[in-house]
Parts: sequence; C-alpha cells; structure tokens
Amino acid sequence: MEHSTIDQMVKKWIVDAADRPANPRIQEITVRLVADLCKAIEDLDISQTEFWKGMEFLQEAGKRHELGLIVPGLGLERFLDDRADEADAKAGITGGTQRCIEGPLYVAGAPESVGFARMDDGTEVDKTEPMFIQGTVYGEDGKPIANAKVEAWHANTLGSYSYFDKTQSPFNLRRTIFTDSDGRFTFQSIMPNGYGCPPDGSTQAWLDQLGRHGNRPAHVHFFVTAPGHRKLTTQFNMEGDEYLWTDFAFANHESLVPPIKRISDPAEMAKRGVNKPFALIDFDFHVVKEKAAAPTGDVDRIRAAA
Ligand code: MBD
Ligand code: FE
Repeated sequence: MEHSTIDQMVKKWIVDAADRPANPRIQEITVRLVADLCKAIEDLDISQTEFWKGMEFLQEAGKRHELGLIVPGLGLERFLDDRADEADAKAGITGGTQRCIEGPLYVAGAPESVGFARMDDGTEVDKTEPMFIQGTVYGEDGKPIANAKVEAWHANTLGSYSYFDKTQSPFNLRRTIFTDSDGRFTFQSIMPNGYGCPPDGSTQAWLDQLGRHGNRPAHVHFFVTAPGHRKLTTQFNMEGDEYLWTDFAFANHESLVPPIKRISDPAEMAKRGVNKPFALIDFDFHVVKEKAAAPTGDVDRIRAAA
C-alpha cells in the first residue's frame, strides 16, 4: 500500500471519525503514530503473528512495570535529554551541569537534613567501601546557593534500589540534603554496584533479541532544586566501571564521570568516622534560571512515593 493511501486512511479513522470535540494535540500525535506504525507494517511486511506478538509483549511488559525500563533501554529517554540539550543551546543556556536521565527508580519522601546525610543503613559496610560525595550548589552568577535541595538515590552492592527491592530498609540509599549556608552538602554512603535488568523480565528478553546486555555502570542519581532556578535531573557514573561506556540506558556523558579519590590516611578516616579506607567524590552542581525559551526541568511523570 502507498504511504499516501495510509495517510488518507488514518485521517479517516482518527480525524474524520470524530463526532464531538477532540483534544487537538492528542489527535495530532495519534494520527502521526498510527500512520507511522502502518507504514512500518507495510514497509517491513510485518505479519499478523508478528504484530500480535508485539502487542502481547508490550502488554506483559506493562504488567511487569517494565515500560520505564524499556524506554531508557531503547535510547528514548536519552533522546529526550538530547533534545532538551539542543533547545538549551538554541536558547543560549550554558554553564549548567549536564542533565542526565532520571530512570524509573526514584522514590519521593526520603528523609531530609541540612548539610550532611548518611544514606546507607549500615548493613553493607563490610561488603564495599565507604563513599563520601561532597560539593557545592552554584547559581548562574557563580555564587553558592544556600538551602538548595539535593536529592540523591543509588543502588546497593547488588545493584538493587530500596522500595523496589523489599529486602532493603525503607529509604535505604535515598536522602535529601538542603545545602548549608555556604551552599555545601556531604552525603555519606557506600559504594554501589551497577544495575542489571531483571534477567527473566521483558526488557532483557527484548535486549536478548537485539544481542545486547542490560547492565548499567555503578552510578548515583540527583535532583537539584533551588528557588528561582530550573530543577536539574542528573547522575554520575563511577570511573573504572566495566560498563562505563556501554551503559544499556545510554546515561553516560564525559562530564559526568568524576574522579574518585581513595583515602587511606588514618587521620582522615577518623575525621569521617569510618574505620577503613574510603572513596571521596567531589561533585559540584551548577543550576540555571528557568527561561521561557528553554525546556522546563519539571517533568511530570508518575513517581513512587513512600
Ligand atoms: C537504573 O538504575 C537506572 O538508573 C536506569 C536509567 C534504568 C534502570 C535502572
Ligand atoms: Fe539508577
């Protein structure tokens, strides 16, 4: 079938069939997506069996709550970021910390504190090294921002996230710090391991068909919110991780791989209250003002809350 015939048919089904006011934006997007799907079926000669297997796959993936995993796995979440970066460049926005995908594993409601927070519940201190993440939140004028909200979340030594992994204590490895009067924050935690897609899940099944692994490098996620500024969603990856540049979620950027210092000076260990060598990561955030010409940092999507 000709593409022009498909376009005529889809217009008939979606637009001409409306017998009451439609939401024009939803209508426009639906026309485009249905027509593009029909064209793919035509051009690739997708069989009826292949079509229904695809529908059944998506149905099952939804039941397993894995659509939020498939989206980054196919590069779509990275694509949304790259478009936002492009819009920022066009609007002349420079100097902010590189944005990076949120992923599907944030949980609202983590414990809050000022200046310092310990993120881990102490159950894995023997399995990995202590980790400190410290830095300053800066505004566009280069000045530190006091009382900025820095939310952090990361996986445990098995690459699992509390709340989704019910064996972990509530809000383990999830904390919110409000920066002190100097704009500073310090998270004490444990070095995480990388995440891997559930091996028996929908996402990994799809990745298997694509000849791909479903692993992420070890990483830490952040939301940074400051009054009058655009919310920053970002994360950094751990240097040296075997998956650093082959992240299945494509959440890697040169500027988001901070150096990790290994500190074994007993005096420094004592000062930090730890009894073994620790990892120290200095990472500052630079937030920019909200601008009408640039995409907002406030992305509305369903998030877990506990
Ligand atoms: C993660 O931990 C993550 O950050 C993303 C983007 C996808 C799956 C698991
Ligand atoms: Fe993650």
